Amino acid sequence: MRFALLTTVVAIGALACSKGEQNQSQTPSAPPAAPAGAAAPSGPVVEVKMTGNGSTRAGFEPSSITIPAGATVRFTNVAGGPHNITFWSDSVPAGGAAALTAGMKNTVDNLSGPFLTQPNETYEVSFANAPKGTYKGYCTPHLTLGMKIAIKVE
Ligand SMILES: [Cu+2]
Repeated sequence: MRFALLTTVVAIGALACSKGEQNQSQTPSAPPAAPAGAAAPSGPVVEVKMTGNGSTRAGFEPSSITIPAGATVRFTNVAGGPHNITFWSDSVPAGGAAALTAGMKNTVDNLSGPFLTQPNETYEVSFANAPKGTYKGYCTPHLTLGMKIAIKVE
């Protein structure tokens, strides 16, 4: 009786052990999670400068760009700020607004990025999952000065 019980325990132990080894070999260890807020752009990065004197002239340089699908556009406040990037929601291709909403952090309004006040401050817009087409945007404080940009995703 005692011997039988011991045998059973050993058998269960061996079963559990081999099952554990199977699990280990079949389940690859999960990659470490990326730290929140530190996610680097996954695609190519295209630079755009925000320039001007803030009173009589202001603009994006370049004011017309073509980017590959999935790219990130990095806006840099070079001079004449505060600047921001706002997209005309009716200018973007179908499905583009949702993609931009996902790709724009800290928005101050619909499809409207935060105001860059510090020299060389940057703001990135991810075009991940953005449909091909032309996205037209402007700088809210300087729209009257013609600070506009056209971003073509192809
Ligand atoms: Cu501006």
